[in-house]
Amino acid sequence: MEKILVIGALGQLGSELSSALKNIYGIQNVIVTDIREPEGGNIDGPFEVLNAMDRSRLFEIAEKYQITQVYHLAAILSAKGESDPKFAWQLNMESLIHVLDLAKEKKLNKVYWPSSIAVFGPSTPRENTPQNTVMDPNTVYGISKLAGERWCEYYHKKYGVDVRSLRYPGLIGYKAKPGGGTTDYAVDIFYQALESGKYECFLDKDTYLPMMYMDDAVKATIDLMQSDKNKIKIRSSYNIGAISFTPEQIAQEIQKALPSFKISYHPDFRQEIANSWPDSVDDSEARKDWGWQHQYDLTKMTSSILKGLSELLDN
Ligand code: AKB
Repeated sequence: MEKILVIGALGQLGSELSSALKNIYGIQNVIVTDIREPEGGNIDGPFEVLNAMDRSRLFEIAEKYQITQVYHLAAILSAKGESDPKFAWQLNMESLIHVLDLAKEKKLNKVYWPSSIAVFGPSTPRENTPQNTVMDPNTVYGISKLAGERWCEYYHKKYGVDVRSLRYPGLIGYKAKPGGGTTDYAVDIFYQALESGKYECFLDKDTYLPMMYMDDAVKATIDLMQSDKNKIKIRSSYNIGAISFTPEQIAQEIQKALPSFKISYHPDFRQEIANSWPDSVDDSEARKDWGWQHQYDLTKMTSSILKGLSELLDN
């Protein structure tokens, strides 16, 4: 029986991934943790407050629930990280090392840790970015993800830790809001379209970036984690792709359903970060090794979000 610990479970990805894990493994077998209590204080199944940098509390919770797998999702993202780079580095790196040590010492079955397209930088080839290429990230978040990838591979090779990872593009979901990312505009735009009918975008209209609908991200993560160990050939982190679009293109897609929706552009410091990231990534290794396939294109994603978010806002 697997006992799964999710760190950073109240975040944008964590909340949806935790629900999916509870459906697979059972509510009582997924122990969700976050640095804060859930709003309204109620959550299905076990919940613990955990600061991801608190090593002894992590080990204590792992012992209490006899944890066998960890999904470590807590991180400071690209835009927010720039306001306090040293803290972002400390949180992103220390927490990962604690989890890898836990996996090594307690012989956990598996660990999941997300990387990001932020590992790439201005000298990386932009189109169909290869799995192995120039990596010169220019945010502290990207630097921490690149270093984290090296640590994951190191713990796998040196200590046999079964750690698995994906380089997520911008993740777009509506059930929980993201915080502090450069790709967050593609979530905010839906809220604003439905709530006020207009949106001022912090990236320029033709900023083309790789993105993925949350349902695909959850599926990718679970597919990777449920794959046979021998199929996982990359222990740093897999390139993973789905769709790419610009703010103008997503606005036009929204306008098909909401013709009066208006978008304006006021790029800020996040533009430079976005400019250093790929347009699209080559994820053929993920497709070949463990059968990755995405299901949502821009049109399907937009109509799913508009429907789901309208219902959510009505309630
Ligand atoms: C961010 O924008 O920082 C994240 C990411 C691409 O990892 N969404």
